Amino acid sequence: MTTSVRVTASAPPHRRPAVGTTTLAARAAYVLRRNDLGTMTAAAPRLYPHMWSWDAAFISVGIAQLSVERAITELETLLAAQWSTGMLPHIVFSPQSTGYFPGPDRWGCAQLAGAAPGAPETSGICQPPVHAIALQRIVETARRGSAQDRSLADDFVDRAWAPLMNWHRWLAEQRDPRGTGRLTVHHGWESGMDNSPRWDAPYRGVVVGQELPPYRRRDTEFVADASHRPSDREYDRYLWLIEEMRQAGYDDARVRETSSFAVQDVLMSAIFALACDALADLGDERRGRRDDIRELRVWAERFRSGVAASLDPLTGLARDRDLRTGQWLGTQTLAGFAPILCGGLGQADERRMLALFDSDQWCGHPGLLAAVPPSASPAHPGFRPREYWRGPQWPVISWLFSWAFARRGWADRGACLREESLRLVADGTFAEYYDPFTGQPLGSLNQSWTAAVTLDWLC
Ligand code: 2M8
Repeated sequence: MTTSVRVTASAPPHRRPAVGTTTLAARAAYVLRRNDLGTMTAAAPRLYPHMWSWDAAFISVGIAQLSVERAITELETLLAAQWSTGMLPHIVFSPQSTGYFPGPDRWGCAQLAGAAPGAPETSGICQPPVHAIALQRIVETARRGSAQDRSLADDFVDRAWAPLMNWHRWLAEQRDPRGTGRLTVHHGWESGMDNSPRWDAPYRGVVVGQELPPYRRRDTEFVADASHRPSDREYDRYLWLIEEMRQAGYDDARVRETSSFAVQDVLMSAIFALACDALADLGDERRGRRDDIRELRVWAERFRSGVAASLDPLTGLARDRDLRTGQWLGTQTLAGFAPILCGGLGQADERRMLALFDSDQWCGHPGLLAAVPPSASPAHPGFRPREYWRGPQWPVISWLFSWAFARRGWADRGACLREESLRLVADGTFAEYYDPFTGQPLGSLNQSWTAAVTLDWLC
């Protein structure tokens, strides 16, 4: 990978000096233990005091380095909150925590959705399906450990199999009923990249109704600079979409018909293809799963093709698609690199995409402190280095890319992302996201998934 990385001799302003790897690992472990609520880990101590679906998966990968048993408990807590439809909800609320908005009352799932569990309380949308990827990583970690760890992990694969199959089937059937090979999201939160420029155009089509009940945001109370978070206008739309889903009783078919936000998410689709293969690989190692494995491989192929088919020949990036307008959405965000995660492009297109990934428009931008993908292109006029999903670097996303690159046989690329990311997180703050130019830690500090992926990289 050819990149021009700036190695700074001393810490830039707003950045603590780097700590050694042993200290960094010890601090990461401490963060995970401190955020542990018993059977779930808070995504972050104050800003996100509950369990988030894709956070829980990444967190379990890090916890496995400390205790395979506790990592399994993390995923079990999430699976226990599964809806009868198969959906894994994006938040599992901890009864011990308050202070997050929108909380269970605003979602009203236990009251309005027949498919939601009565307890624990959950939100009514989903997040990217990284869970089978996490499971595969936990099994790998367990295999390097004791005989007891190995047997715990093997037993858990058997227990988790049916819930994960149901989750994948729900995604394939309810979020891609026409078999396009791309999953539809009905809320920017489902993508995990809440205010990414990817969603600007679809959100412009969301008209907030007069009957939106009043609310008070809590997120802006817990960050140093509220302007880094989504705006109030954006929040109105986020809340309005929940209102629409409440009116649809969280019924999948009615949500598909009535939600004013329906966008095929190319990154989530690539993650799904990867996760189907990861689960199928785990199944290959055991007996009696032939039909499921066949189904998983078919889904993996369908979504790889759907992702590849979204390629914009002009920019060389993959695109989301707004189903309400029929428009392809050609934004300059890291989701455009979805096909190099899951494969499926022809050789020439893939080579071109990798060259773009390394170029000065992305990881090779000369101003970057660490050569890892920012959430939006630093060469693009809409780039905002401190605004949440509009520019900052997210270590957890770099972990996903490094894991996928290693899986695709690009060991050097995987290792390079790991090295560069470790340089970014070496300040030991475990920030939610970082300013790509200065490395300033932003959002929540002691964010669990940042600590978790750091631990996995270091062990
Ligand atoms: C952020 O999303 C939540 C809503 O789900 C929020 O801003 O309140 C996103 O970064 C999301 O990807 C993440 O899972 C969540 C918890 O870390 O925070």
